[in-house]
Amino acid sequence: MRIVVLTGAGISAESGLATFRDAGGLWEGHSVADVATPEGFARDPDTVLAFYDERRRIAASALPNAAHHALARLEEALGDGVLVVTQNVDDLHERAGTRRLVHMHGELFRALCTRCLARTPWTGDLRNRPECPHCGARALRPDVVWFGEMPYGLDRIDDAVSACDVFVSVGTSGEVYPAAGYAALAAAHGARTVELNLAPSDPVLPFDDVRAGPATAVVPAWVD
Ligand code: BJW
Repeated sequence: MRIVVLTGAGISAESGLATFRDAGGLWEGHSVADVATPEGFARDPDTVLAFYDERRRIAASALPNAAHHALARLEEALGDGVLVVTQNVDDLHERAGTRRLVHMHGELFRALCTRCLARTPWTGDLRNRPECPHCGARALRPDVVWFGEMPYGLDRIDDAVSACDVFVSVGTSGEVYPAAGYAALAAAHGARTVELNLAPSDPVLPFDDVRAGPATAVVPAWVD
C-alpha cells in the first residue's frame, strides 16, 4: 500500500501556528505581494526578514500535535510506503518522528545564501544580516519558496503521487499550485483520494472521501 499525505498549515494550527488564509491568519495585516514574493523581498528586505524571524521564534517553541504524531505512526507501521509532502515550513513533522518527508515550500530553520546559493541549518534571526557560513556574504534569506519560485522536490513528489494507492490531503485550502493539483493527478492514476480538513476545500476534482473536523481529531481517527 502506497500512501501520499499532503499537509498544509491546518495541521499545525492546533500547535499554535497561524494558517495563511483563515481569519486571523499570517497574512492579515500583510500584503501577500510584500511578504511572499521575491519582488517584495527585493523592495523591503527588513520587513520580510522580520516577518520570518518572528515566525521562526514562534515555531521553535511550538510542539507537534496529535495529527503530526498520527502520521509518524502511519510511517512506523507502513515504512517506505508512506511519503509526507508538506507545504509547511515548520519542523513539526520531523519532531513528531516522520522521516520520509518533502518540504516542498522550504524550511524556516534553513537559510539560503542569495550569493553562493548554499542552504544552511539556521535557528537564529536573519534581520541582523549574519554572514553566510560558506562564502561570508551578508546575503542570507529564509530558505522558503515564494510565489513565482520553483518548489522543492517536484520530481520525487510527482513520481510518488502518480504511483500511490491513496492520496490524503490534510489542512490545506488547495489554493496554491502545484500542490493544489496533486489530488487530481493521483485520481487520474487511479488512487483513492481523501480530504481531512476543518472546512473542506473546493478541489478541482471532488475527493472520494471528505472528513471534516480539526486535524487533531480527524487525522488520528483516519490513521488508527
Ligand atoms: C484546519 C485547521 C485545523 C485550519 N484542522 N484543518 C496554476 C494555476 C494558477 C496559478 C499557478 C498555477 N501554477 C503555478 C501558479 C502560480 C502560483 C500559485 O499557485 N498561485 C495561486 C495563488 C493561484 N504558484 C507558485 O508560484 C509556485 N511555484 C510555481 O508554480 O513554480 C512554477 C512551476 C511550474 C510548473 C510546475 C511546477 C512549478 C510557488 C508557490 C509558493 C507558495 N509559498 C507559500 C509561502 C511559503 C513560505 C511561508 O510559509 O511563508 O506557501 S504561500 C502559502 O500558501 C504557503 C503555504 O504552504 C501555501 C498553502 O497554504 P495552506 O497550507 O493551504 O494554508 P491556508 O491558510 O490557505 O489554508 C489552511 C487550511 O487549513 C484551510 O483549508 C483550513 O480549513 C484548514 N484548517 N485550521 C484542520 N485545526
